[in-house]
Amino acid sequence: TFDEDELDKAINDDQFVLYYQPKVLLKSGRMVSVEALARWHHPEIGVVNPVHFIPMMESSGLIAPMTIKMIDLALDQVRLWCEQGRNIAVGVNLSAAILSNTDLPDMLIQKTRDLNIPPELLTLEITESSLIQNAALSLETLARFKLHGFSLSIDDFGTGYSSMQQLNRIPFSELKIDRSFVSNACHDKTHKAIVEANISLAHNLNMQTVAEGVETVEDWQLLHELNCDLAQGYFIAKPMPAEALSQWEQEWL
Ligand code: G
Ligand code: G
Ligand code: NA
Ligand code: MN
Repeated sequence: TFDEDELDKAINDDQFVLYYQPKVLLKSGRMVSVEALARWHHPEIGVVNPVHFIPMMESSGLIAPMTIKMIDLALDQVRLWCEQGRNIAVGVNLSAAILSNTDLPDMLIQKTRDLNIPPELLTLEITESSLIQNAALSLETLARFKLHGFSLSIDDFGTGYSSMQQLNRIPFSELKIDRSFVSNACHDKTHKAIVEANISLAHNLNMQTVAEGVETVEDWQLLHELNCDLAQGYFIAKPMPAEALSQWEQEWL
């Protein structure tokens, strides 16, 4: 494990980078968005996954400066894609702790204006469980994000027990079905029913659905039959540096 000083120094030394995992349309296979996932390029250890540093950042408060750095990297990448004539939306993960920062929406609108990026190309991914931790403040921050035109995505859906009423109050444009349901749907009737119910719920609330953890061609076919909109997972691509995406796209399509 790493201590706070080490992580603080690594943030300031720009040792954290983003990997990108494609989200593709089940109808056409086309990549329309990506999820940005933090990786630590540790000078001695090599590539370190978020499970080893995000929890410590959340408990120490470092998650705020970290998130701002990651959003800056993600927006630079979106800008680059825009210059290449591609509108690819990027999803950034927001921890519960950061949702009490009511200045964040204004800060992000300033950043997207400076870079001349349409705000809908920034998707804020918030887990269902983090919504419940801080309902009142989260609601205010999320409403501001939406007002500014950013896209909101509810992540790991099905694991957090949010009420239908809460879902309806927050203007999410995307619902990500947790991979624990997706990976079992092919072999288990209950999980399949849950996936189906999530898709129908989302569509009735005008949200797009993303299946997470799509690992096999059978998963893909079932989700296609169930009318899911987008798929993400190892069957399509692992998270990778931005430079690797165009090579992947050529092989995939
Ligand atoms: O990439 P990987 O599967 O190892 O990610 C593990 C977890 O870390 C995921 O649940 C993801 O939501 C979280 N995570 C990855 N990058 C970030 C980030 O930039 N900020 C926050 N808050 N969480 C992240
Ligand atoms: O919590 P969140 O859903 O943001 O986490 C995304 C994490 O899931 C990333 O760390 C990513 O590496 C991992 N992941 C992405 N696709 C798959 C998959 O198909 N199978 C599994 N087991 N993990 C995946
Ligand atoms: Na996520
Ligand atoms: Mn998720």
